[in-house]
Amino acid sequence: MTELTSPDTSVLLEIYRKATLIKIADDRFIELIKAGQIASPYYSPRGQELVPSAISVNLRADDYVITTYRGIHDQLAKGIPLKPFVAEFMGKATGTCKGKGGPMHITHLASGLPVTTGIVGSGLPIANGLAWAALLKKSGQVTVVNFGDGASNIGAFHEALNLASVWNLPVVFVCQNNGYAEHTKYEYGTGARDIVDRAIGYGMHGIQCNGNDAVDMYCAAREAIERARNGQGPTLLEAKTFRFRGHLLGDDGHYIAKEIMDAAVAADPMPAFNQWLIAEGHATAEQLQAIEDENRAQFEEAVEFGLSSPYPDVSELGRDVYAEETGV
Ligand SMILES: Cc1ncc(C[n+]2csc(CCOP(=O)(O)OP(=O)(O)O)c2C)c(N)n1
Ligand SMILES: [Mg+2]
Repeated sequence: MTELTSPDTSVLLEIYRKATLIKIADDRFIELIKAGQIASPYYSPRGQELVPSAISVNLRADDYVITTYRGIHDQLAKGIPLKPFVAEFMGKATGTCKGKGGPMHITHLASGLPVTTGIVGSGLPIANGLAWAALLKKSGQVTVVNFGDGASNIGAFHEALNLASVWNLPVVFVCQNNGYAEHTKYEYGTGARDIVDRAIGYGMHGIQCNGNDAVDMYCAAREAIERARNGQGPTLLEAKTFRFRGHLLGDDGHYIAKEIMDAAVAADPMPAFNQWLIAEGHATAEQLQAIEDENRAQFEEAVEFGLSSPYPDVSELGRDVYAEETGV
């Protein structure tokens, strides 16, 4: 918990807008995959919507966000344009990476999304590089790197936190702790009681928050991002959350105890946030419905765009690979 006060109504509704867009995208991608219109593995972020939504409202457009294969929530929250985003997910030539990244490697530098990686933990040292570059350029940019609880057991996590602390880098290390790494429960793979405790070992500021609570997530993110921006260095921010749809699409969740799943469903952050906004007088049910309807219409336009776009030509295979072809 942090001491900052709650965001105002406009910020809360922006968090809601982003979170509902993520939920709509997630539902729709699953429908399209099941209908055979997209051929792809899929790692759903359902349940983790509020984490990046409440982080991103604290970020500048030119700040960086790094994410993983389970990353569409982070990308949408940062503001990636919908049409080329969906096209990239579908592997189409009109995508942000000309269809060559695909669903697990969606990047869009113009939106501050330079790296999405499928290698667990590999984003953290890259975040340090981006943050170091920002210091050298005196650009004031902050880098947020997202990863899971499992990733906090990888060597790269520990090396990156140590170096970020030594160099006082403007990085926020966001551990989206959903309680599972693939099909392994937290307790079976992680020695620390809380991941945030690992910050102490590196002399780093640590914050733990409820990633399923928009206000708590917002306040924690704001504190960490302001510290990075003001030269106070990196933060390890542990956001406690839950993933409802398993490790990847097709996962039957047999390894999750029924009581755990039932409790998580009862505390689903999306309906809870909707009801809280209404109860606190931030919006009416009709206003929230209108936000959702608008998101759905915009996402559907992007789906149409993606479906009607061509796949990249085979001549693209060797392009954007070698320095001489990119002019670097
Ligand atoms: C270096 C490496 N080791 C193993 C894998 C296989 N793998 C993919 S996802 C995953 C679990 C990661 O769990 P966590 O960090 O908690 O992230 P989550 O999927 O829960 O978001 C593993 C082991 C990988 N992609 N990279
Ligand atoms: Mg996890």
